Amino acid sequence: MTNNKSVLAWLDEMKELLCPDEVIWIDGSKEQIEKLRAEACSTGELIKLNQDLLPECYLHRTAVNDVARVEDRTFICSRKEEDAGPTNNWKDPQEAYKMLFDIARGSYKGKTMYVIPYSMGPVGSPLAEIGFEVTDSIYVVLNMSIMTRVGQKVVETLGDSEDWIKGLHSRCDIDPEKRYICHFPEDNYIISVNSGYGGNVLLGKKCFALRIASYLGKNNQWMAEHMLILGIENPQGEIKYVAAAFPSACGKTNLAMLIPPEGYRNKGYKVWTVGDDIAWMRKGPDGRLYAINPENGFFGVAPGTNEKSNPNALASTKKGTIFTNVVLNKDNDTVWWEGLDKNPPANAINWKGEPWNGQESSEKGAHPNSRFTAPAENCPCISPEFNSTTGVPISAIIFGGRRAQTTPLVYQSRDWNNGVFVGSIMASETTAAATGAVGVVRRDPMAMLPFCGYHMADYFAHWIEMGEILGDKAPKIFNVNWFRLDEEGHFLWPGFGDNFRVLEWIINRCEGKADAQETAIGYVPNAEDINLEGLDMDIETLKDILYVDNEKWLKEAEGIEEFYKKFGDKLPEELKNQLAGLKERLSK
Ligand code: GTP
Ligand code: SPV
Ligand code: MN
Repeated sequence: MTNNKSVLAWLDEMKELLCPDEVIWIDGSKEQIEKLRAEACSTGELIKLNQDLLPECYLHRTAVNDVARVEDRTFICSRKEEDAGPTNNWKDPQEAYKMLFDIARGSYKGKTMYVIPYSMGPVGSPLAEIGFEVTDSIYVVLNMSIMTRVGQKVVETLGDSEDWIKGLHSRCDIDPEKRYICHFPEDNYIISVNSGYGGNVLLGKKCFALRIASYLGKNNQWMAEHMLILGIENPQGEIKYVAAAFPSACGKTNLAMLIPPEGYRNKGYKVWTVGDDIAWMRKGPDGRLYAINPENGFFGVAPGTNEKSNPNALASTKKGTIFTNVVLNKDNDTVWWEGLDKNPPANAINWKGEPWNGQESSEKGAHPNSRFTAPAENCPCISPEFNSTTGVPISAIIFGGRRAQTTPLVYQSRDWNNGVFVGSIMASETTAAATGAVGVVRRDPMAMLPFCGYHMADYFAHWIEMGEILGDKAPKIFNVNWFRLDEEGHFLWPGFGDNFRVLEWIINRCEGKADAQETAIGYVPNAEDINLEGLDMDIETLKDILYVDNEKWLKEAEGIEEFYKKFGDKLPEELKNQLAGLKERLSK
């Protein structure tokens, strides 16, 4: 399959370590995929769904102890502990290699080793990077074949180059006590053992495209971010692109695929999806910041996805999709999850594989972090620039999280460095996307807390450096919060498609077409400048969720100060000054 010496040498090592019975290269052909699907169905790893209603779609269930990313078992194995920083778990690389190789040794006995050559980004794009993942899981092969560009064309593009990322995945015994997701940024190496869940095992995604790539980006003046990318087309046909970072399960896929409210659609506004989870960005020839989506599919949260909230995501799942940990409707071999519709199937199997009656059961049928893996090409609003090798120019960067209180619907930072500060102080309620407590507010800078592959303070410094590199061509930076609650716990902002009303203000600000009020935290819209036409919402409620409460923000500033202490002397001076400036403006 290749003459690349570095690849062949590593594969020899892998064979010797893992002892597979057989080695199969993934060539990217339809025939091979079909064969693997059939094999997975024969062993029960996949369940074939109704091929008339859901052609080429399959269901998979993970082990019940293996349903989300495991942040407490995820490690950055840099040579110096200091380089992993206070927000990452660290292991000494030599000890980690030994431990992981001991766990994985012989684990492919009686099995096949699949070799997946994959490209993050369009094959051959100057912004793309190549990886090889070995795995013993057909589920991983099939998911990687949707989420990335795989096969022989990748091998040919790599040629003799040694510039590629190693990825070893072994399911071993799915033992949660021996589950480790380890990254060796100085060696371009990722090792994942004892898991079969998406974010832990699709090594191109969070492990490579964020943890390893963030480190590559720092050293080479580019950025790897947990961001969606979307294009907003106005009635004149001009398209402006924005990138937005929200923590896991906080609305990236939904915003990336949003359908503008009717009034806007009638005028000719459209939204185009470039990416829903990850953005790689660097300065382009004209000095602006350009972004590509390194992925080729969507690994989206199923619960809550429906015809009203996200019809484009739902449409994307109608063909060639793998569903993980959702409900199987036994009557017609289709799938269901909470929030799909109000008709849960009575004759069904829940995510654990048990009989389940959705009409009567008080238990959830789908896991809260159940997912679909859908090809990007299925998405009705996929951007014509999706496969662009140069990427799209970014006008605005948007940060956001789940905050019941304090953070207003939207505000603009004062400038780039103030925007870096805004990103660095992001906080959000935790979700089911990672194991652990749900609904606890935690600091999650730039939505990268679980994904930054090096010291977070150096990451902040890199952001500041990127501002210097981009100068006055840098995108404007904003913060949004769709999740403000009233006293009874209802959302105050309708969200979803109506978020377009906020995007409109953001684009207008970028073009100098909208006014704003200066507050202690940044620029907030005049309520009149957010279009409420067609919405059952009064302007007083809007004013409430735009209001910046200095008392609450003073408390927030204390929390930020506490959080910043973690970084000690490494925290960039600029961010210390930003915090001091905020405190001063708040107490005026
Ligand atoms: P990851 O794939 O984990 O990175 O998640 P994500 O950021 O892509 O989140 P996603 O768009 O899948 O949304 C997660 C949950 O948030 C779903 O249950 C959505 O229904 C809900 N959600 C998304 N957008 C909004 C919104 O504007 N308002 C409200 N109230 N909920 C939203
Ligand atoms: C996330 O948790 O942010 C995801 C899903 O996008 S996973 O691939 O599991 O990381
Ligand atoms: Mn994500």
